[in-house]
Amino acid sequence: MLNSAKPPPGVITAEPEPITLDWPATALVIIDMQRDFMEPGGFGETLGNDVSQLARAVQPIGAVLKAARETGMLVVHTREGHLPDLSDAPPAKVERGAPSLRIGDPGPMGRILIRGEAGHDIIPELYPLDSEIVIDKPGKGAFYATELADVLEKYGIENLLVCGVTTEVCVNTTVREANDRGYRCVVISDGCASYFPEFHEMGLKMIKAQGGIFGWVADSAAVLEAMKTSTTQG
Ligand code: TIU
Repeated sequence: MLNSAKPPPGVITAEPEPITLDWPATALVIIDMQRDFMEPGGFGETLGNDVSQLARAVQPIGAVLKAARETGMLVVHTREGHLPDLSDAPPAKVERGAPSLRIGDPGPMGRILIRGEAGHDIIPELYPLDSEIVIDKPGKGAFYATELADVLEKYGIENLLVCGVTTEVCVNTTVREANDRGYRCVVISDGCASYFPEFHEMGLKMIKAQGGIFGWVADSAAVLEAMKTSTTQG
């Protein structure tokens, strides 16, 4: 936790300030923990990245996911990817840069970043239960061209615990989208990771700076402590 003093029951020790969440109105949103980003041979590696940088987020996410399942919290998993005919993949994205393989090309885990392929799926350690929501998204933000806003409204969600990969890309984009839509976002610092450690640090700082311009940042231990000690948990 960010400091060693025990917070009052139900309070998340966070930056820029502690926050108390109405748990029944809170969802856990796990961003893009897919083999395409986490494992060799996927989209992340084709872009030239060291995918081993992301492994550190798996255990903290697993711990919060376990607690969320035990308490009945709404769990939402997202996956970035495209339809097999690439009709939802803008040429400006497909043609970008000089990757070793482009979106849609055949790779060791199937076609790169294509829905239904092995690489597009979520890693086994964090695999969704049948009862959990999986949002397929064509962009970096989880709200763009998806049903996420409707799902959250249906369940009366006002607050999001956000984690996943990568910190400065899909996590930050989603938090910014969510913030503009009125959600309180608490980003789980050790439950996020980037191919670039310095971008991870800055990505978190950008969220919590200026009084929490996009949201709050807390580590998984602080979130788990608040979930455990809360008296309002259903
Ligand atoms: N490349 C990179 O850092 N991220 C992405 O392309 N997508 C997500 O962050 N999920």
